[in-house]
Amino acid sequence: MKKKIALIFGVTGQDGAYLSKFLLKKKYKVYGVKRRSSIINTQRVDDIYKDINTKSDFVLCYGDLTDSSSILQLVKKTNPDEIYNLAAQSHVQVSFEVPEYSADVNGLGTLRILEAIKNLNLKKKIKFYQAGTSEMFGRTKEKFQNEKTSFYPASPYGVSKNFAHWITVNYREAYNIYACNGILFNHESPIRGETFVTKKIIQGLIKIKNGTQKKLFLGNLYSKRDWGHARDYVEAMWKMLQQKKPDDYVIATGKNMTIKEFVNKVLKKLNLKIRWIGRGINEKAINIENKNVIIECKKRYFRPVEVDYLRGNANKAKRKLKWFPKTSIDKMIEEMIDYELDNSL
Ligand code: NAP
Ligand code: F7E
Repeated sequence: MKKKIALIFGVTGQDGAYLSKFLLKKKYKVYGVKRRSSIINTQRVDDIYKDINTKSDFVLCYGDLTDSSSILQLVKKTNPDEIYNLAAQSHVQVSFEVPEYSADVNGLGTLRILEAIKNLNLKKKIKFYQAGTSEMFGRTKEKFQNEKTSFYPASPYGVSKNFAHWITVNYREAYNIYACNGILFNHESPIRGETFVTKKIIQGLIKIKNGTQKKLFLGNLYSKRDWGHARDYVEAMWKMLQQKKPDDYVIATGKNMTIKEFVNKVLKKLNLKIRWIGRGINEKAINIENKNVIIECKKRYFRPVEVDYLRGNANKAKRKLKWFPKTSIDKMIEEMIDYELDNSL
């Protein structure tokens, strides 16, 4: 039987790596798009090359979402059954510093892929997945957010993803393209980028325990996030593209907690005993054993405007895709800690 072909934009990222492995297990041929960088940054997918069973079905190509000619050539050359757009300037705080670039990559980049699908008009009906985000709900007042909740993005990142969401809906309706928006809530893993808060907390506290770092500096400790595991979430992306009709789905665990509660969980698992003192920017954690201040808040990690509360309702995905989150937050933290300990020796 002929292998299905997947083209993944953003293959070097957290989700790109998990999705590649997932699709290779399903016997796909995977083309991954990486952009040129001054040093090699394929660490997250290097093990695929080393694996004799997968390396011949995994091909990396150069491309960039800001360059429509590269996108057009890639779609033409690879002739994919499915395209996954996971590429993005994905850091919310950074998007305040590079708003135009974030809008270009995340918003117009999505349009460029859709235009390539539309204009190439290949014999195959390509299926397209767009990596949407709970950041589109932003400053919502809804207790649970689902597909019907209004968007109220609160960063250039969130606004750029709003454009990507609606242009995907628009091309589906206008040109009958099979295109789905996944509206994914935060998902983490051992290979999460180091500047996202879960990885930063786990890495920082392990270094403090080992004596190689003195303090961990954080921003807002009171925003709430609904955290799941990236491994579970890439399965939902694939399931969306296996349905008869294209549609949009929220993917979430339905549980949330504050950053401070997440920190407390990690501290407990590392057996670090602390006491919280102070309020607001002056809030700190003191190590009970040696009285050292090990966590402090710093203004630079606060955002110009915060998304205070996110908690998803994934009932539609559960019902229609038979998708369920498999990994609890405790299991995920343990996995992230174990990975860090193995790699910090
Ligand atoms: P990530 O680790 O930051 O990966 C982003 C990927 O996009 C990387 O491969 C990056 O390449 C690539 N990229 C950035 N700019 C590009 C450009 N101009 N052209 C081509 N590729 C470019 O993000 P992730 O956590 O895997 O998330 C995957 C997608 O889901 C993103 O679109 C993100 O916005 C979205 N999302 C993530 C979450 C989450 O909690 N993780 C939740 C909802 C939605 P480099 O390696 O070269 O930087
Ligand atoms: O922040 C607070 C921060 O950067 C989470 C991306 O994958 O998920 C991610 O976006 C919360 C925020 O993720 C620090 O203010 C406190 O309230 O880990 P984060 P994010 O902004 O939720 C969504 C769904 C995406 O789509 C994005 O691509 O933690 N926070 N102190 C901090 N955040 C960071 N990064 N660093 C701190 O020191």
